[in-house]
Amino acid sequence: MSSIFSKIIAREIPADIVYEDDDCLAFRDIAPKAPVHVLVIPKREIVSLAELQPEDEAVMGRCVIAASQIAAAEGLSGGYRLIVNCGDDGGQEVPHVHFHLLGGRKMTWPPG
Ligand code: D5M
Repeated sequence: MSSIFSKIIAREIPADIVYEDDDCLAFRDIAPKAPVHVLVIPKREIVSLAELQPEDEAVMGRCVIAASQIAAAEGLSGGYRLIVNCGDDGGQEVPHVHFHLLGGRKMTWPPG
């Protein structure tokens, strides 16, 4: 299923891209919930965590490592949060799996 994130990957709509490699893309969230709010996505169209297949292992790992590198580049030395919303109950709105990298403020727990 294509989503708005596929259009960002294809450069059909603009985004503030902060990182790209062969497998992953990262760009700033359009409605940031923290001073740093970056979305890290696989370029492969994967709807959600619930649809992951064994062959997605490497690309998902690559996205997590990319998030760690972006966090360092963004100066988040005090820590940060990396989360994935999955499905309706998880609060997922865009049907293309994405990691939210949130930082630059103290996070609270549990999330709402
Ligand atoms: O999070 C989906 C996230 O995607 C939400 O934080 C807004 C963000 N979003 C939606 N459209 C765009 C564009 N065009 N650029 C950047 N960020 C965008 P979810 O976990 O699915 O609720």
